[in-house]
This record gives sequence, structure tokens and C-alpha cells, in this order.
Amino acid sequence: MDIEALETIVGASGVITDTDVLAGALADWTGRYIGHSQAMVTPQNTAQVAAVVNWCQQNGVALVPQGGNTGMVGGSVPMNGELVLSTRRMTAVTVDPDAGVAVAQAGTTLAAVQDAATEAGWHYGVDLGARDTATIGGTVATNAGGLQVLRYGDTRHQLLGVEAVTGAGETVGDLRGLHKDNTGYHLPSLLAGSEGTLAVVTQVCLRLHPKPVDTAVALIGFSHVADAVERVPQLRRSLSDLQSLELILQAGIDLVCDTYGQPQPFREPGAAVLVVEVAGPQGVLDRFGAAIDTLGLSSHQIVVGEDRSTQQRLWRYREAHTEAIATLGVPIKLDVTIPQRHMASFLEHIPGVVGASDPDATTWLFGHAGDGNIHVNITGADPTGSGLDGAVLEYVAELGGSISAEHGIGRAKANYLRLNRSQAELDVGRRLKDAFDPNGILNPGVIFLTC
Ligand code: FAD
Ligand code: 2HG
Ligand code: ZN
Repeated sequence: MDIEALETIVGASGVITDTDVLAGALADWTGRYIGHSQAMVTPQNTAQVAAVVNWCQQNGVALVPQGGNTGMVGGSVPMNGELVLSTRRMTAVTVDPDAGVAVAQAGTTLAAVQDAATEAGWHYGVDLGARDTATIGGTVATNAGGLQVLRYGDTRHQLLGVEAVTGAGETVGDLRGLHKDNTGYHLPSLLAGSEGTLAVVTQVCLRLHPKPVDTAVALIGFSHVADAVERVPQLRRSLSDLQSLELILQAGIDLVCDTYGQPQPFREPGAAVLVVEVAGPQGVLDRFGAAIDTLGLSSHQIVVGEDRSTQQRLWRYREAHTEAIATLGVPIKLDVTIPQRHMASFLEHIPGVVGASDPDATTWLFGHAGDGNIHVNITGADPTGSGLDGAVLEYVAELGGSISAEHGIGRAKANYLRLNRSQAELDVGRRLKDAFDPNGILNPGVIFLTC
């Protein structure tokens, strides 16, 4: 790789070849994917991204766009020696308080976007545990979901505009922030979830939402998992301020408590807990209490957090799952959507499906119950080629679910995309990829097995 040529584009300090610094960009968050590369290039603006992509095109060099490297499907690491294009030096964010719109460079962290929105009196409708590290470009590229999808939709729904550099080196898109614009194909929708295979996202224009005045968080304990699942549609219908509705099971709570020395949330542990966050205009807590009474939930184990620090403590039981599971070794991570009518039986049967493939494996289940997204984590099994992924994903597809609710396909699920997509759809997808990236230099092997 011609490092000097890259330095001419982004400056000497913009090309990283030091192996210690580079190491962090070569492995994914889960530790399942470990790649190699000679260099990471860190442009500061769209023009530099375009120049790098053009140079890669002319020199037949493949590249992997990388944001915070918190992705869960191995899409952000150079498995075949590709150049890493990191957006870490593209971190500007501005908010137009009158329009209720934010414009951010791709490398801005999700937390920085949220903070900028809050300071301007607005709310950004995407939140997830990796908020301090995940970038806005990465969340667009993966169409990240997270904890507030049932209220605001996923990342795709926040996009008023996107600016990006295609694999052919053209800069496309706009940041005008128009709420309505039906001028043909909608570029933001095409790029949301494209996982760096069509274009490098350089800037985004985001819709903001009214900032809630009050927030309350509650844990509701259940003796049976099926009872918790059964309450989900009821809570969605009854809680007008509902912002998050998450499910955790007792085994995961035990793991979090043991790993981090936290006390159990309830004196008498049950089987499942729903984590509920309500947020809205003044009086949230009163409306929440009234709804709980009407739903006959008052006899259940309920703990409510009214102040921010209690709310954060309650959220920790849910948010610490990913890190606690990581302490057990490299997990197999699957994130699936299950139709509501099959949810209870899926949760009951999936450990058996896993156990039938590998009796030594342990299954951990938790997730965004409000939108049907369950995270299936498997520990104690060989993450490379145990066949467990296939067993779980085939079962999900048979139930009419999605093999990727929010993390994307990446490399981890490229082999299984056919379970959810017809041959005609895969063919159209490939033609789309060719149109954006005619030389196949962007993230080869991600989403599609070969390019
Ligand atoms: P990366 O990991 O760097 O990249 C992810 C993909 O996007 C790769 O394919 C990469 O090539 C591509 N990409 C990155 N930046 C660009 C760009 N500028 N242009 C084009 N392509 C790009 N995800 C959820 O959906 N919901 C959750 O609730 C959630 N919670 C999480 C909690 C934890 C603790 C962790 C570690 C992860 C979680 N994630 C969650 C996964 C992850 O945070 C998201 O997928 C996030 O969107 C990735 O952003 P990133 O900047 O880290 O992207
Ligand atoms: C979450 O919802 C993330 O916490 C990560 O999507 C899920 O660790 C996982 O599998
Ligand atoms: Zn999730």
C-alpha cells in the first residue's frame, strides 16, 4: 500500500501504521473477528473521504469504513487486509433549534448527538448501550435500533438527509433537512442498513423530537416468562408515554448481579422482568401509576425509579447484559425479530434448539420486547463453525421472523441471508451494489458472501 500517497491526501498524522494503535481497529467488539491491515486512514472531511475512495479505486485497494467499531456482526474489521477508513476525526455536530434538525459528521458519537439535541431543547430518538462509542455514521450504516424504537422508529426513521461518497468516488446526497421530498429514490433509505457496502457516509441530517419533560423507569417482575410476554401488547396500548419496553430473564439478572456485585432487584427473584421507561409531558408518573392500577399489575413486584440516578441503576440490569456475557468468553450473537404470537414459545424452546446442537452451550435471552427483537447470545460454544447460528436462524425463519432485527448481516450472517431473502431479492441487491460500487472496493464480503 502506498502510504505516502495516502499521507498526501489526509496529512501524515492522518495515516496510522503503528501496530499498537492499529490493533484496536483490527478486532471487532465481540472478539470473534480479528483481521489485519497495513494502515488506517482518518480523513477530516468529505473531500478527503472522496479523495481516499478515488485513490483506492484507481489503485484497486479495498477499504472498510469504520466508526466506533462497536458493531456486532464483524462488518467493521479488515478481514482480508483492506485499508481501514476511520471517521474518528469527523466529529462536528450542529443543531438548528428552530427547525428541530441536527447535522453531524459521520464520526460524531451517538452520545454527542444526543447531548447536542438536548442542549438545544430537543430529543434525538435513538439510544443504545454503546452510545459513548458508536458513531452516527455507524448507526446509519447498520440502521441501528436500540431502546426507543417503539416510540421513534429505528435510525432510518430519523434521516432527513445523508451525504456520502459512493464506491465510485462520487459525493452524493444533501443536508437540506426537508421533511418532505419525493424526488425519486430516497438515498437515506438506501444507505440505512447498507453496512458500508454502497458508500461511505460522511454527514447526516437528523430529525429531532420534542424533549420529554418527565421520565420514569420501572422494573416489573413476573413468575413466568410467558406472563411477561403476554403483557407486552397491553402495555404498548395503555401507556401513552411509553418510550422503552425491554425484557430480561432471571439467569441474565443473576449474571449481571454476580459479575458487578449488584443486589437483586427484587427480594424474591422470579422468571422475567420487563424494564419500562415512560417519558413525556408533566405528570408522567401519575399517568403511569394509573395505568399500572388499571392493568391489574399492582400486585406484581414493581420498583419505580423517579430520579435520574435510580433510573440509571434500574437500567443497569438490562444494559449490563452485553458486557457481562462478554466476560464468559467470545459469544455467538444473534439478534432476531419474532412475531408477537410466537414470542413466548420461542423463548421457551430456543435453549433446547441450541442444546440439541451443542449440549455444552448456554443460551442467554434478552432484548427489546416492545418491538419483538430478542437477542440470543450463546456462550460455551465454538463461535467459528459450530453450526449453532444456522440452527437458531433457521428456526427463526420458520416462525416468520427476521434473522437480523438491528445489528445487520455483516460477515456473521452473510451465509444465512437466503433464509429471509429470495434469489430475486439477492440479485437486485447485488445489482444495486454494483451500481454504487462498480469495482467492489467497499467492504467486500459484508452482506454478500463474495463481491
Ligand atoms: P462500526 O462498528 O464501526 O461499523 C458498523 C458497520 O457500519 C460496519 O459494516 C462498517 O463498515 C459500517 N460503517 C461505519 N461507519 C460508516 C460510515 N461512516 N459509512 C459507511 N459505513 C460505515 N446496536 C443496535 O442496533 N441496538 C442496540 O441496542 C445496540 N446496543 C449495543 C450495546 C453495546 C454495549 C454494544 C457494544 C453494541 C451495541 N449495538 C447495538 C451495536 C452497535 O453499537 C451498532 O451496530 C452501531 O450502530 C455501530 O456503530 P459504530 O460506529 O460502532 O459502527
Ligand atoms: C442490546 O440491545 C444490544 O443490548 C446488544 O443490541 C445485544 O449483546 C447483544 O447481543
Ligand atoms: Zn439491541
